[in-house]
Amino acid sequence: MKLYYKAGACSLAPHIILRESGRDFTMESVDLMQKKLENGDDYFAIAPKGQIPALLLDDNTLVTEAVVIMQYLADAVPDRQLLAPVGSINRYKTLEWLNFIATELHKGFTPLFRPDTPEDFKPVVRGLLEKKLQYVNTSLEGNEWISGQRFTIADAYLYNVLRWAHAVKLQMAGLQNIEAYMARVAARPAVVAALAAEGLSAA
Ligand SMILES: N[C@@H](CCC(=O)N[C@@H](CS)C(=O)NCC(=O)O)C(=O)O
Repeated sequence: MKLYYKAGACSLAPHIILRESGRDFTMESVDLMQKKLENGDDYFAIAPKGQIPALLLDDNTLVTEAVVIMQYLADAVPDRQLLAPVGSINRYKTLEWLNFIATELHKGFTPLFRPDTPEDFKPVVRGLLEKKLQYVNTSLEGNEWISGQRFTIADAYLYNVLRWAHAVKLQMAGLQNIEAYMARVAARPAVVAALAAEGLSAA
């Protein structure tokens, strides 16, 4: 398997899950501005959406969309318990968080990363995200992980976007549950290894 990624971007979550799954994989970074691979090849020829993450399977099937790549990986190694089995309510609680992280958090950050976002719109975007982080902080009260008793694929994704909250310096004073949670996730060997492989420090 090969993961197409960009350091620190939303490919970090499936990257962490690849390492949590214990399976062999390779990685190739993508220049998202130029849509080129390291050797200059056209990334659109591999992934027509031009986005990362994308996971190329050994049979040449391309799997895209972070939450789908992570479900695919987790379901392939059920013994690792990265996602509860079909039919278990725990699975749907994890999927609920994945959807929230993808649609309310991940895509909520996008305007802050785009060079063409009007400056006067950015405070609105930041305010919306800060409200959602309050909800995340409350949800973590008394909980080690975001969806139940175990680390799941939702934790990899939540950690990924919480790093961006630090990077763009959202107002996070008093969100102690988030800070403790991030330290907990960052201490996992798979996360340490993923950050090192992407040249990132723990945030
Ligand atoms: N719906 C996709 C979105 C992935 C996405 O937004 N990727 C960003 C990096 S975090 C990207 O590739 N941006 C470049 C672009 O959209 O052209 C998913 O959830 O995997």
